[in-house]
Amino acid sequence: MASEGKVLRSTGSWYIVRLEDGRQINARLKGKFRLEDTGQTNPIAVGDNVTISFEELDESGNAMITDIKDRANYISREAPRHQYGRHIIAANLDQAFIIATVANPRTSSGFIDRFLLTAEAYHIPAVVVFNKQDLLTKPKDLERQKEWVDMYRTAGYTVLLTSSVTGEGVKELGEMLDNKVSLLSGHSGVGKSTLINSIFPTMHLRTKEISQKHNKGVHTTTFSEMFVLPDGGYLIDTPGIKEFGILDLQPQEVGHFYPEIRAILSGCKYNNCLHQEEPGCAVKQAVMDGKLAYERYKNYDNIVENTKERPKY
Ligand SMILES: Nc1nc2c(ncn2[C@@H]2O[C@H](COP(=O)(O)OP(=O)(O)O)[C@@H](O)[C@H]2O)c(=O)[nH]1
Ligand SMILES: [Mg+2]
Ligand SMILES: [Zn+2]
Repeated sequence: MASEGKVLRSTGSWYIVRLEDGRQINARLKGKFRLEDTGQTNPIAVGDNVTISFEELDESGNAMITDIKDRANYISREAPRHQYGRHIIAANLDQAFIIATVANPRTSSGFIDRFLLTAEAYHIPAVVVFNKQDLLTKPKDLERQKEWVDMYRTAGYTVLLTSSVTGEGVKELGEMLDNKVSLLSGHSGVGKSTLINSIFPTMHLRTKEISQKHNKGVHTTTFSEMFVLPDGGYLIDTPGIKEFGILDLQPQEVGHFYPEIRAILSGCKYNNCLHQEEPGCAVKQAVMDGKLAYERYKNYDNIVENTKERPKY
């Protein structure tokens, strides 16, 4: 008998797979999948949809993964020194949330823009969440947030305002997670775990306060892990944003992953325009006309400069 399932966790040598009936089993990969054939360091990633056979068991009685479905999308990290190609972090994502805070701590728009660019490059719809609304009392912070909210909505992104303390936006975020495979990312301390616990009181994810008290120095795993949501759907709480941020882009490609730049770049005089010093640039004109946020453009310019500095392999 064969079953279909989804990979929730990978230890490197075996996998936890959730079957369609909700049961979770341990499975190994049948020998025929060799890494050289896939160009990846890991043949199976969290989020992969797989076929499981219970007829072929290994010595310990684990089921076998006999087939991997084509991926709709995936996010990857470059493997060290490119020896074995790419390391797939997670596959088949419906959406990615960047959790940011304007205060305590302040997330930079450069960081948010890099995340959005990366999501765009991987074809994953992204949502911006500004958390800890209860702490926004200073007029300066409120003003800052208003600018950012306008900026990201104008760029075409959904923006949510949340607080685990007041409950603002929590139900809304919960509804967006329903029956979807979602990636949640953001700097440590912005309140990701607390937010998930407020949406799903049965989940009990470790938050900073608890982990500092009881688990000082505990090694945090670098493997991605997918949680099954109580009301249906899956959530990947990434161990670090770094893993989602590294992307081998050419300078020319950057503008194509900025939705509001992509929409106007055909108006540039030169079709290889980087929208920096070139004459007849529709993108720079849009900034001057106030149609493209200067802050988004500035971050774009930074990212392009970084891609120029990257060593090419
Ligand atoms: N004031 C306030 N504090 C929050 C909020 N959400 C989380 N925190 C606090 O921020 C710290 C980090 O939260 P945590 O969920 O561990 O962040 P993570 O690292 O992103 O998972 C903890 O001390 C939380 O109590 C919020 O909405 N408002
Ligand atoms: Mg956390
Ligand atoms: Zn241009």
